[in-house]
Parts: sequence; structure tokens; C-alpha cells
Amino acid sequence: MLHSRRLLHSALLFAVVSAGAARADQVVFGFEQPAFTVGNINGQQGWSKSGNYDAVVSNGAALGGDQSLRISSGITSGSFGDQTFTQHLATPAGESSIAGALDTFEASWSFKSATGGLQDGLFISVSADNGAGARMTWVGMGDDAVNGLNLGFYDWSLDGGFQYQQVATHLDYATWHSVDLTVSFLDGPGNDVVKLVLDGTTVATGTTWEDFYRFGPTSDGGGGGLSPVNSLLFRAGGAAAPATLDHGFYIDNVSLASQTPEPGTAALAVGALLVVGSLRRRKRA
Ligand SMILES: [Ca+2]
Repeated sequence: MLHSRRLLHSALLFAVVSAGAARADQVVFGFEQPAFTVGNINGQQGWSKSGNYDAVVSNGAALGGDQSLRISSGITSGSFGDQTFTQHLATPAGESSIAGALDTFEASWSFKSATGGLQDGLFISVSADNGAGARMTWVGMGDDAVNGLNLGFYDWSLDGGFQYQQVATHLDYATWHSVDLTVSFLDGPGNDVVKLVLDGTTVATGTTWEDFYRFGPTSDGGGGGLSPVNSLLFRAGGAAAPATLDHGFYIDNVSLASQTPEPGTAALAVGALLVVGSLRRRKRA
């Protein structure tokens, strides 16, 4: 029995260690000194924001430490590549048709109202992106008189085009809210899986924009093929809300990672269970 337990431990340890090793590439940002200094986010630790948007490292509030990213929709535009992007992962995520890509993208961030009250028209979308605006997912953080502080989600299907889900309304203005995004890229159309978690609760499950880039109308930016995902885009688009300038959202604890196939980890876990089953059968015999 002792021998069996040792083998079981070894098998499970192997599975756990292998799962841990599966994380291939990750970057984490707390926006703290000395890596970050208060002011324009552009050029700090690989972040970019070449356009004239209101996105700065701030010491106004922080979830951890003293500093965070503050971003508003005081200035918006219809463009993409000049908006606010995280540092790019060295190893991208995507389907196997994309060179060097791993099949899972995980991202998380926390956000908080910078004023603690209504900022009508405040809106920032966050997307898994290729660093140039080829958005594969879309999560919208907004504030308005109807829905209050709220979160929305868009995916795209061949049947219905862009599909919107309002996943949360009237969030607490006074507290930080955490968002976790898991994107599983599965080879072939119509099957990628996106899971959106808000404050620890799954609020949306959908798919990526993969089929928009496969089959979507070129007039709308679709049909151009799949791009690697290596970054998060924080985008100030749509109608500007000038009153939110110098306010908006605080964003902290931004993390993004690309990972090796989850099925490999699952297979190892199944392997460990098979070992256990085999030992149990042997013991009975
Ligand atoms: Ca797919």
C-alpha cells in the first residue's frame, strides 16, 4: 500500500509539475516604480500608445502598491494601431496554423472607477490582439446613466455576426473589480472558446472573432485571415466623453500569458488516474 501511495504521489506530482511547466510565456504589470514612472504609458516596459489618448501611469489609486494605469475615453478615435497596448508576448497564442503559437491565451486585470461616481459615456474596450488592432475578443468596460458601471462582451458567429452580451450592470463604483479572460484556440472554424470571469464568477462564455477574420465582410475589416494574439489592447473608440478626461478607470494587476495545449495536461492527469486504477486492480488481485 505504501508503495502504491508513493507511485500515486509520483504520478500526480508529474501531472502537476507538467501542468506548471505548460505556462510558456507570461508578463505581469503592477505599474510600480522603478519600472514605471507617473506619466504617459507610451514606451514604458514595452507598452505603446502613440496616439493622443488619455492613458497614463498614475499614483491616484492602486490595487497593489502605489501606482496603476489610468485610462479614459476623453479622447477617442476610429483607429487601432496607435491605441494603448501592453507589451507583446514573445510567444503568441492562436491556432496551429499560426507559426509558433500556443493554443491558450489567459489575461486578467482589475479596474475601478477613478471618480467613485457616474461618468456618463465612459467606455474602454479590452481585446486579445496582435498588437496592431486585429481583435480576437472584446470586453467592454463602461459607465452610463442607464447601466451604471457595467461590463459587456462581443463575439462573432457566421449565422449572427457580432453578438453582444451585457454581462454586468450597476457595479460598485467604490471597489476594484477583477476580470479574467481565458481564450482556447481550437483548430478549425466556429469552435474557439472564450470564458469571461468577473469578480470570480463566470459571466459569459462565447467564441472568438475567428470566423469574422475567416468569413466576415472585407468591407467591415473581416476576411483577412487569422492573426497571432500577443497582447491586450485597451481601446478608446466610439463617441468621446470629454468630461472623463483625467479620470475614467484605474487599471491594475494586468497579466497575460500564452500556454501550451491544455489537452496535454488533461492527458497527463488521465494518465495518473490510469496508474492509480492499475495499482488498485493489482492490489485486489
Ligand atoms: Ca477555431
